[in-house]
Amino acid sequence: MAKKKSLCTKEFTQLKKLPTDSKSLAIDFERYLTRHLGRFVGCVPFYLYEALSLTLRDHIMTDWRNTWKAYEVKGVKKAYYMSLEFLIGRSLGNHILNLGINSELKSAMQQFALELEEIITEEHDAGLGNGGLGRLAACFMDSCATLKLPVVGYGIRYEYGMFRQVIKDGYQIEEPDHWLRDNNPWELERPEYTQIIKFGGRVEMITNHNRKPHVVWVDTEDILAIPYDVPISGYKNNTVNTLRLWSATATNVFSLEDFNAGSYSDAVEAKNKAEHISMVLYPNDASENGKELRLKQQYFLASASLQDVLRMWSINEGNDFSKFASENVFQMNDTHPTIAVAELMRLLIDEHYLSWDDAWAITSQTMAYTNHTLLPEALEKWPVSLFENLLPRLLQIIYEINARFLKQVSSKWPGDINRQIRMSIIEEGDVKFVRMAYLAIAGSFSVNGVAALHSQLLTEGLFRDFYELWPEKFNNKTNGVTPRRWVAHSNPLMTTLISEKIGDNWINEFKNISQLKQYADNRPFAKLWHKVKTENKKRLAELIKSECNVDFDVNSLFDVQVKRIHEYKRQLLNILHVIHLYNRIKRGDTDNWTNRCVLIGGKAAPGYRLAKSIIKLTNNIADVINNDPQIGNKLKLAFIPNYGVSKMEIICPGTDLSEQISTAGKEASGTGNMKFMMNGAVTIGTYDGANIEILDAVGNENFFLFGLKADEVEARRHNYQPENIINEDDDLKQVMHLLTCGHFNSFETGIFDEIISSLLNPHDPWLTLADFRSYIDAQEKVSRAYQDRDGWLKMSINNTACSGHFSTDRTMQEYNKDIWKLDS
Ligand code: 26Q
Repeated sequence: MAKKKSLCTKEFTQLKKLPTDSKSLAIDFERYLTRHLGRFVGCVPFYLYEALSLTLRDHIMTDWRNTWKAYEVKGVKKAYYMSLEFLIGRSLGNHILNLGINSELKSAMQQFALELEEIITEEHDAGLGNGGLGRLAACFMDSCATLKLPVVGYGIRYEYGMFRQVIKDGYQIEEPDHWLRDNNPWELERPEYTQIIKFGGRVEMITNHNRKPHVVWVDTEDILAIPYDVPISGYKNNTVNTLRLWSATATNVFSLEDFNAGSYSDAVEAKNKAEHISMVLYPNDASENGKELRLKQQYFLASASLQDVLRMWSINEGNDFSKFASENVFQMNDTHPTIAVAELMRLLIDEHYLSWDDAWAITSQTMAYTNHTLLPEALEKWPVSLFENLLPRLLQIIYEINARFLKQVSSKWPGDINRQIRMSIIEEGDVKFVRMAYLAIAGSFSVNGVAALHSQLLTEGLFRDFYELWPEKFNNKTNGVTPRRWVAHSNPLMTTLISEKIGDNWINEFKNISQLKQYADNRPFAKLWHKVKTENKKRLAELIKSECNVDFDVNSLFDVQVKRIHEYKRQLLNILHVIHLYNRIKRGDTDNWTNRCVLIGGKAAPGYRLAKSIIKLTNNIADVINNDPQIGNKLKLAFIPNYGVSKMEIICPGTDLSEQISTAGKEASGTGNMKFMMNGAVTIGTYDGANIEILDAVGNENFFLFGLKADEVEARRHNYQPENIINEDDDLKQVMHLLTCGHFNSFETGIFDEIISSLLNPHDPWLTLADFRSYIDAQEKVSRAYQDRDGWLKMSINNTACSGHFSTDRTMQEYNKDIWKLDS
């Protein structure tokens, strides 16, 4: 749809609030259900969800419009959070919480004999992300709205989100997640703000109207980017921010030329090809290099978003960019959108006729980059040849950025050729690559890691050369999670209990959760805390029963590790401990036993063979343990299929023990660790990522620390002999024997060989066996601690009480103070 001039000349007035009493809500709900959707109360429940969402949306629309107008009128500085992933999960429950109309809606639904809670769970998760990085983006959006920060999220509206994981014969099967098949009431299509994105073609030099040479990018294949806006409501503050997701489509729905020439299928194919770009989220959470479609997605997002921002800028400022850098800032979520650095240069120079120097001043003052990984193999690089074909003009610009950048390097370190080779944005060799992280650092005024250790290791290792050149760019912003979704929404019982004691302003002033500390020793309070935990464990046990058909007894210790399956996260170490416990029961070593239910969950990237074997191994071991009458309630193991945001909302409130056991120095931050902590779980963890800050906050007596530290891991690599470790540790010897003799794969010979050899490999990058003894000992301490119920409850309350630092409200305030500098 072409944008036309408005027909209305009237000034903007604030939209009025709609009534939120239960009677009005019931009327609206019934109208949407019967008159709009044409359904009735006894229909397929999804329509009840849809009608209720439309009811609520009316209220959100008011605040949405008023918020946007307020930002526009004030002409405030804005931040744009660019991310290939936004893992939002469900929205309805979250909006109800934020609007503060839960009880009104509950009674409105009761008028139709409907349960609000059941309707809420009809919503499909918006699974537009892989894991930590995508969920972080969603938590950030929530906090910015709650803090009234003018932040717009930019992402891709994938037709298919993260795959659905089904377990068949113990193996992971991936099924497509067509989450948009039914209507999505939480998006508003905005065809009037469509952008054109160019690919391919060639670059030409022309003489422009001022007789100056000017570069044009011609003969391109163009694709349309259509925005869909998703409302992000703040907590009880009348603020609704925007997440703008781009969807790809062909420029002409069908090429008329092809169509008339009779090649209908060619015309359809062009449309299909264009739509591929936003078809599916890449399901790996460590970079998979070289996939052309992924680079197209990245450029599609960067270009559409930047053009959108420039479009809005030009409405008021025309071609005057003198104040652009002081009123706009872009935060790039990892290297995925960092082609934006070159694209902003292109748009300013080619489309808005700025000089290189002016364009560079703007770009390098508005771009900021967050790194989320220390694994060198996860650093994105793209073949130069791919750029040549797909984005020739951007490659030219990258070369120019690199030439100027290397000049700076050589003037600081004259003659240090090796340093130039190391730091070059272009990796030389038979196949040349563009190093996206280096482009991001060169083009940004801020580079941050996501936990203290991670940020420190970046400056000492991966980005050391860059730190030496520009120390002032580097900073840390420890991650967080939003206490609205992860406590108030997912743990209503605990929320009520806490609010009865300390009032309810901890929900948006989360540091106040520390007032709970005074109750850690209070027996009547601890009793209530225990009751809440037990109820939450019941809810989790029901989920496990229905999803895994395994019985979890609420009196047992609930020991949970849910996250993406990765060698560095060491689900294998957890499994070795489970085998060890099984073995102890079998050999009768069960004095003072603590019953345990171990839950593991997470998706493996479809191409990651070893991770998939870990899932199969978990399921095989679970089969043996859960069906052995001698084991009974002493030990249970379950693998929960299709772990995601909505599952976590039930899992984290019901967890006693949170497993954060990555090889030290490898987990950038972790955020699951924070969700568990807030919900009163105690952590068993290595000295890694944000675990360190969690330990700092709760103290040694409320945390089970084990394992090598990051520097010890590096030192140990030179002297790591797994065979010796096994020979010197009887428990480990027995565990490895059970694994290697085929006890868990009697009719499936050899299927775990790859796992076994990874453990036995002296070059195992994750040094799993090096931490075995220390882990087993820490687990034994956990078991003993759990038997002292009062002591455990005290630890649990303390964990929640000390979690104040881990709210994304704090994280966002730090981004704003140090990087964005928006006034709220
Ligand atoms: C890159 C290129 C091509 C295809 C996929 C990717 C890709 C996609 C996702 C690379 C990485 C990711 C995701 C990374 C991630 O989730 N990292 C996690 O970020 C969290 C938030 O900061 C941290 O808490 C975790 O420690 C970190 O592992």
